[in-house]
Amino acid sequence: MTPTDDWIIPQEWSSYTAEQHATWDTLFARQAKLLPGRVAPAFLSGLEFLRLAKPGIPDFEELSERLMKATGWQVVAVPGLVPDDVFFDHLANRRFVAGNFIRRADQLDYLQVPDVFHDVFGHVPLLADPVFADYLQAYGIGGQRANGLGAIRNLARLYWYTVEFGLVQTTDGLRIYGAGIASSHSESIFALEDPSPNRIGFDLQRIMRTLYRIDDFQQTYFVIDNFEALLETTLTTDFAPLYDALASAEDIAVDQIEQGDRIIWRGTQSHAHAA
Ligand code: HBI
Ligand code: FE
Repeated sequence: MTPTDDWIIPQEWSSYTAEQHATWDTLFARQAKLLPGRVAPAFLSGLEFLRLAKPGIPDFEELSERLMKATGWQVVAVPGLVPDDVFFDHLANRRFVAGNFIRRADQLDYLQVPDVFHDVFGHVPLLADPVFADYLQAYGIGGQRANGLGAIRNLARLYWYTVEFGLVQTTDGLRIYGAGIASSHSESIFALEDPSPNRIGFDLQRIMRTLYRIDDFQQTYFVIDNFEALLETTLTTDFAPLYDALASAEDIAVDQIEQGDRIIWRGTQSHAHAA
């Protein structure tokens, strides 16, 4: 891959306006208040280690320097969504791509493209955790393979239901670790407290068959036991035969309960599979 097709752009940290830094601070304060007791302890440790409470939009160079010391990951700026192969190449090489722009101050809860708050506040804290850091790299390597096997559609669901919208079981109860939840004020409450969505134990094959929605809160969340188990499953599974099997399997609807599901909470909006 040549330097011109990696989609990396300068963050141009000095170009942010005072208003843009203030938007970060507002979003940060709101989540920092809400997340203790709701988010995985490793997420809070990451925030602290990376000094993300420092006011203003983080400077990716400074952030990468600290992150590099913890796990060898870097944060690089991109203009928005990048093509799948580019995305996977970065992850496989322990580079996390983050949008360098921030949402408008009058649209704090409206997001069409992942911005710097979602990408950095939501994703980067867990990259300071050695096990989660290895999982995201393994996902990137797996993505490169899935690309060649025509199975990105299936693998993308794993990213969705873990990295973006995952919950984890702890001795103190369910906790958030997915960035899509942790960076959203309303979904941080909904995902843990609302009776309507299902919470189902992690199952790789089940997840890779499950549709997802990008326009509303999730109707099913998958719950991992811990990051070690997630990484272990990912590293020890031979995905190629799974993709073959999945090619002829039916998709599972977002609100569907399947036979064999390890149900932690049956959502009030759930539907049993019509067998
Ligand atoms: N690009 N910047 C950016 N961020 C993402 O999360 C992202 C992407 N490109 C592709 C992608 N995600 C997903 O479609 C892959 O997980 C399949
Ligand atoms: Fe994301």
